[in-house]
Amino acid sequence: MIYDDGEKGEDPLNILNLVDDLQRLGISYHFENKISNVLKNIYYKYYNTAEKWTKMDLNHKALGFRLLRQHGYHIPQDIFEGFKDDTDNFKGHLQKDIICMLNLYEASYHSLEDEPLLDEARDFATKYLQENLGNIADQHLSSLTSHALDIPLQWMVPRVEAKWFIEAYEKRTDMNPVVLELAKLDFNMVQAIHQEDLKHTSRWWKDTCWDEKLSFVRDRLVENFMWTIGTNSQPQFGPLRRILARVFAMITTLDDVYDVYGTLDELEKFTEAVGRWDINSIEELPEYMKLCFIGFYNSINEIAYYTLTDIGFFNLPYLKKAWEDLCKAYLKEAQWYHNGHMPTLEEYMENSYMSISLPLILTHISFVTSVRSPEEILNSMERAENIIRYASIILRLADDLGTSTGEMARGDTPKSVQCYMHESGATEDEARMYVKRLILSTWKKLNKERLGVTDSQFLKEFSECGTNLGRMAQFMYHVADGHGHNPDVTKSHVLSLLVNPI
Ligand code: F3P
Ligand code: MN
Ligand code: MN
Ligand code: MN
Ligand code: MN
Repeated sequence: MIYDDGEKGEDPLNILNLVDDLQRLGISYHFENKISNVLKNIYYKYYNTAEKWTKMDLNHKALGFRLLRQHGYHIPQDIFEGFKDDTDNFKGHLQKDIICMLNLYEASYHSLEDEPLLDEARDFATKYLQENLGNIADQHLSSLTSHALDIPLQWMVPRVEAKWFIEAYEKRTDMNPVVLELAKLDFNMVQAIHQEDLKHTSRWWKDTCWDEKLSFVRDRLVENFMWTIGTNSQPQFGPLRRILARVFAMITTLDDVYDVYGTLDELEKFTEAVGRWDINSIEELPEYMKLCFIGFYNSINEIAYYTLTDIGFFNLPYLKKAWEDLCKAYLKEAQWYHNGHMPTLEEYMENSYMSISLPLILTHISFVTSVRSPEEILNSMERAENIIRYASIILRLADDLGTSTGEMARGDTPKSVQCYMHESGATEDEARMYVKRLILSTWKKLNKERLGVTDSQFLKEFSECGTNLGRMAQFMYHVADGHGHNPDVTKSHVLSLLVNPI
């Protein structure tokens, strides 16, 4: 690494900025140990007591706070005590003031529950940046600011950020050409690996024949694959992406069977067949469901076989149970729809954090992280419960914001927006604001859980994947329903991430 570890007198702000750049460029995974050592030194030297941090300016505090919280160091919100005094003489057109506000804004998204100072900081910095966006003369800083206001870094999909940031970093006057070259090479090399993963998945998808024989399902192989890049883009996680791409495609297919095509009677039989996991039980199913069941059954058995040969553990009972839970949640929604039942928001959330499929996806993920010990994986499950729940809630609520208007028009069970409108008498705009606030408060809970798992490699990887799925939903549904019904919105991201090298 170009800089020292913070012990020999290098300005800690330079080191923190470099760590931030490496992370945003998507190449920090090459320097994991080095980064963890420098952050540890910086934490103990500058951030572990109030006496130390009071000497710093606001920018320094905010940048360190964000990076250190991200890496599991709990710095209290008190570090921002009196932050407004530091901004008294701020001028909206000065580069250093905007940078400070950007760092304060990004830091505030690492807040936990009951941290009002950080809520205040978020409101204050957001307003300041919005008001001064038009005064920023520097092109790079201006696009950095609108990019941040669009989606804060903590909510951003790392691979999407890497592509955006490499292009932005290139235009920066103080950029490091060696770092830039590494980032570009790495991006292109990893993209070539993703293309191989996609080819592999595409062969499987064609073999199912679902795109031809099940004409009612969304044929969204590339969109499904995009979710896997969002979940984990690192080159060594090819098996994870290849398995997940199938899982996402099967989720989307089964979801259409339950939401769009199946009669209630057929759906009940299908759910029972999944519970029995018996190929002979498909006799009573209609033809289209036989196709669906066998394709699905074979693929899951194959995934279980992969895990058996890979880590010597037979995980089929776990996979089967997770798929059965998903189908039961789908069935409940179908029953609500067919019976005209309007659930309360609470009743809806209790089922729908499951029906958004993240608990199932994470069950699959748990057997394809870098951790090879089945005992360690199984023992970690209990500690992972809250992470699964909170990430699922974020995914569900973001999906509802992006898809529920279309779903209501096509005919589907009421989603969070509609349940809240019904029980509170709110307008749709008010209900959407409410759901956005719920997303923010769920992020605070997730942030806390993430701080508590940094001692376990398995839980770190697992929670990063879960969090990335929440981020991915916020990204995919940011402008419109980019997964299912607005291919144009997603096309530019597909070209950018999967097709065009830098
Ligand atoms: C289940 C679906 C999705 C959910 C999100 C997609 C993933 C994680 C692959 C695509 F297929 O969307 P949809 O809006 O219809 O889900 P819902 O649960 O609202 O029917
Ligand atoms: Mn659906
Ligand atoms: Mn559904
Ligand atoms: Mn439905
Ligand atoms: Mn939806």
